[in-house]
Amino acid sequence: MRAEKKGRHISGAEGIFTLDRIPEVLEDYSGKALSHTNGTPSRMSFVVEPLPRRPTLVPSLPVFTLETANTPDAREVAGEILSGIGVSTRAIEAAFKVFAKGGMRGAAILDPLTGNRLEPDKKRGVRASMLGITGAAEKKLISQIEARGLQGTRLFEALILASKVAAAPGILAELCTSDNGNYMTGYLSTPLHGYLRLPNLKKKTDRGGRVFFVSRAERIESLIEYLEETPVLVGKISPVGGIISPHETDLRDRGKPGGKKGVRKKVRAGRSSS
Ligand code: PML
Repeated sequence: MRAEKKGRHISGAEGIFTLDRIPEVLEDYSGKALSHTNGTPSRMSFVVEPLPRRPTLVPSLPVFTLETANTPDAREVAGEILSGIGVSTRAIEAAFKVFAKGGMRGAAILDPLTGNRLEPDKKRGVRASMLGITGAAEKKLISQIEARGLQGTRLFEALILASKVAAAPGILAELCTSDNGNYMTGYLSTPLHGYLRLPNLKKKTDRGGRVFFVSRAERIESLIEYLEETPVLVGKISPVGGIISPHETDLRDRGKPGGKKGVRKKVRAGRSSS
């Protein structure tokens, strides 16, 4: 589904479904387009098409929510994690500029050192498409999200997308804030850290967006082919965890006694989650 207002993207959604679910999904998607806080669309498009090939199965990323006090704090934590995997300050700032400007249908692909945009169509970006979840995995994920008392649909959809993206060749990280004006929680996901929810990542003045940081050695054409055209289903669910602090973010370190490889070893006093 794609909804736009006077030529500008305002909302979108997609999934992989069995034929019998199509009427229900179309109803759901038109409701989503018509109730978006970005306004009533002047044009809505729905495309239903068969998959070009059998989907590849990937596991969902493990989910955690990071303790952050406010937007500067959330951005600092995201920056510390990103710089730990080789993303430069310049590239991180380029990501925040993408969020401020917003209005893109897809994601920006950023060089991790220069922050330069690498995708051919800078106005549209690259849209992670052809993604969904198996019926059994869907039930399990919904019950885990509910058990954590988290807001369902937004996390559910973003996690499926982030899990496909994290399995892409050459992806270092994804950083995302919502295009919904009232939704301030964003996420940072990486194959090494999982899906880290960051309350307050979005600034009030941001329009929202999504960026992929990609290894310099990666061929952009094959990455775009994977993101846009390779069907991927989440078939296995990793745990949906609770609130963690920034020094607990490295998955390689989980369960190892005494090991804490995450960022910010000296945690400031008086931090609170929100
Ligand atoms: C979106 O609105 O599509 C992006 C959602 C980002 C955060 C989802 C979450 O709550 O984990």
